Amino acid sequence: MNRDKDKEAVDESRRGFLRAGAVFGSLALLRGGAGNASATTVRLPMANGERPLARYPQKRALLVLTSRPVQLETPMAVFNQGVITPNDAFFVRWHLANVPTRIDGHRFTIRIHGRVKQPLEFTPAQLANDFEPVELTAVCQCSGNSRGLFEPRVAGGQWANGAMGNAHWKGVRLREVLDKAGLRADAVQVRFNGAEAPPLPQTPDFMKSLDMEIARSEDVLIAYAMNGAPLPLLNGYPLRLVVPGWYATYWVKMLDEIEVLSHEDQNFWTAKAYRIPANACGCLKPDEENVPLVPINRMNVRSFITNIADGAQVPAGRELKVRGIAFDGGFGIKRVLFSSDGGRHWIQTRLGKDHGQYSFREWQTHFQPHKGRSYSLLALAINTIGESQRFTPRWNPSGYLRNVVETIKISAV
Ligand SMILES: Nc1nc2c(c(=O)[nH]1)N[C@H]1C(S)=C(S)[C@@H](COP(=O)(O)O)O[C@H]1N2
Ligand SMILES: [Mo]
Repeated sequence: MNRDKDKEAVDESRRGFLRAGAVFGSLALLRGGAGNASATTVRLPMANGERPLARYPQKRALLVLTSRPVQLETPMAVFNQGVITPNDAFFVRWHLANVPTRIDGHRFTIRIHGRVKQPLEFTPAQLANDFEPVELTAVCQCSGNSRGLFEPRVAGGQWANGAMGNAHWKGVRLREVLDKAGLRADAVQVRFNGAEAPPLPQTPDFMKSLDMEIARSEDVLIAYAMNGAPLPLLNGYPLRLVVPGWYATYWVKMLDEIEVLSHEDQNFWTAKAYRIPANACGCLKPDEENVPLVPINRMNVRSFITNIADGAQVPAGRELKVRGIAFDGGFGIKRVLFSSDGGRHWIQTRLGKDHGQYSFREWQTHFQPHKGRSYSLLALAINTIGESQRFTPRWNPSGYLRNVVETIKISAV
């Protein structure tokens, strides 16, 4: 078939879409490395928690964890400003330093091949044109979110709680794209690869795989829009996989290759990395060895107080509003409880608008602090299948799955 001609025709009809892409797809400034000079630094609640704040292209000032690869953390205050995390505040995590700094949305293609009847290739515009658009709101959270709070400390990106964000995604169902290519009878997994290449030949290319059953589920999308705009380049422009309820490691960015496999993926990033202890807790003791591991998957339930910082002094003698967010792995939040006395007494909070079971759920409550007293503020979320947060932190060597009830200590003056 005359592919170029076909492409041209579709591209022409989608020029508006593509022009937006061309504008949004360039990161010329990134070549310099560490972004603009930092205005200031922020101290996260951990040893060595000092982070520069810096602006990267298409981003407001965020906490810089590393600059090669780019890893940026969202300040907690952002989560208090609305249930949706704005694109320019959304955290950034790449594994490899060679992130393309320029993507031409006009030329970009995603290729579907492997154990399919008909290998296919689409531009983002063709995807948007040829398949039914699907929209949903979902939390994207790094498996290692909050890793820096592990005790004893573990190796890996030392995130506080800001390696997460909640966005409204628009795209097409992966299932429909797979069906168009036609799965062969021996297809068992689907592997996703992004446009970045490893900096060294020995470095395994970042790829992630999903079992067919998960890949074919209703809500797994190839997204071309985030909060009504093209994705920021650092968040995977022009296409990324969205696996609602699952940890972000599976949400492959700059997605340009989908390979259907007839066997379990042996690539490092799926076969060796991102594994959790195969027990109900996903934890082990620091000196425990030879624990069987399984791939990380669905997120657990978490909540955060977003309007009061740890160590804050608050005015005594009047009502203090307490608000925050909660989310889980896709069952939806049933309720959020609040305690001002370190967990001895709990009250029910009021939940905000329901944006669907994969979204942040806002909650709020209030209490009256008394002069000269100290308070330990706790939020505890419970999902619709009765799962709740833990009271003791779990430990595993990769720093995954933290969902302990967090404590905010304040005093009233
Ligand atoms: N192509 C590509 N996609 C990727 C990654 C990557 O390194 N390369 N990292 C994954 C991990 S571990 C996380 S936490 C999320 C981060 O998504 P964000 O940068 O949009 O916040 O992207 C995922 N998708
Ligand atoms: Mo991650």
